[in-house]
Amino acid sequence: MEVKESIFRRQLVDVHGVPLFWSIAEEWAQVETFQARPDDLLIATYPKSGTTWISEIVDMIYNDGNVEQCKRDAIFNRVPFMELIIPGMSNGVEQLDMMPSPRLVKTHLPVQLLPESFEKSNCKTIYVARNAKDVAVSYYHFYQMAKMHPEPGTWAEFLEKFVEGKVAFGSWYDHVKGWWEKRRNLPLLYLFYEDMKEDPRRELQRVLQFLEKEVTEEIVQRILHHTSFQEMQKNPTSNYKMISTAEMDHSVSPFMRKGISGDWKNHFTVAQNERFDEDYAEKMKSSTLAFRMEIPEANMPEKT
Ligand code: PPS
Repeated sequence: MEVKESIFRRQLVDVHGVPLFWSIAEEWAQVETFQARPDDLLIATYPKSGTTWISEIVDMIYNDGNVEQCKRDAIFNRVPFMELIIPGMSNGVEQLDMMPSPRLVKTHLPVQLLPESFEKSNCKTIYVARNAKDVAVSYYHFYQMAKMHPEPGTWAEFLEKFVEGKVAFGSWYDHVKGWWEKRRNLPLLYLFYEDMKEDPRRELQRVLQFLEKEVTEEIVQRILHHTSFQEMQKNPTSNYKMISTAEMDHSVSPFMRKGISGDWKNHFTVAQNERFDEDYAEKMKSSTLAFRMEIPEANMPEKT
């Protein structure tokens, strides 16, 4: 009798040097030939860097701050994940092909794997980057709850894989640097999660300016409130609770976990931190990119 292999917890598969889910690798031709449109907005991130947060912000902007309208569907349907193809469960390419314009498109692809139609269509891109240590911690918890990933092993084992770029979507270092360079040839706004935490209003204004949208102060306040961690955590259309438990098990670790900067301090040992810093300095020395590993408490905004 034929034994059907589970779609979950399978090894990652190399696509042009980048480890991806096996099912994305199998259907890579579909992803590669994805047709971008000039009025698409691409939201590009390394995993766990604030994708859902910026997606909710942009959807609110597109809907003039109408909260009910933004609750029309789950975030993964309002902003489809382009390259995510899981047989019988999701196909971001097909989902987006059927979607009317203007579309919001999510990708975790490193810039060198982006389908060429994006550059040709010259559509706008928002990239959000988050410091590597908090990403590693968030990713470790996500690996445990989101079953498309291989088993993460212990924290020490996962951290090792993260540093070597042997995790889904590859090296964090190459990802943030690659997209940083790309801002020279694309209409691209490069944001930092830490800046969004420190001053969400300032960063929202930058997004509005980039999208050439003007909204009233009342709408600004509504967007800030609706997209705060506390609101998004309890909103079923943004907290990923509408996804099947087979795919994501929130009882293992919730998708909306902590939403803070500096949580890495609760996970890295002194020795891990020293090794990480040494390796980090080497990998990032060629770049002008600068990350903040935490935000001083004094800089944190009042609650909205
Ligand atoms: S994914 O799966 O890659 O699309 O995940 P992503 O949305 O990029 O990242 C999830 C982390 O972002 C945190 N998050 C937020 N932080 C602050 N404010 C808001 N509104 C917000 N929404 C999501 C989420 O909690 C994950 O981080 P951790 O550190 O795990 O809590």
